[in-house]
Amino acid sequence: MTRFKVPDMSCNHCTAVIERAIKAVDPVATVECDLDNRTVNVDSATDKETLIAAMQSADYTATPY
Ligand SMILES: [Cu+2]
Repeated sequence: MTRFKVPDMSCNHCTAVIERAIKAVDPVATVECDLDNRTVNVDSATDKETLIAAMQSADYTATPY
């Protein structure tokens, strides 16, 4: 499980876009977006740099914490 802070995630549209971006690199990933805390938990075998790049390509800056 990798946790990211995604400050620009502000609504359900954002969470859907982020989820889609992650699933594009790992279709079997489990993605949990917490809108209140603006965090995303990802359960995936994909390395976190790839996950960050996927979110970045969808215009969301993600920082592991
Ligand atoms: Cu949004």
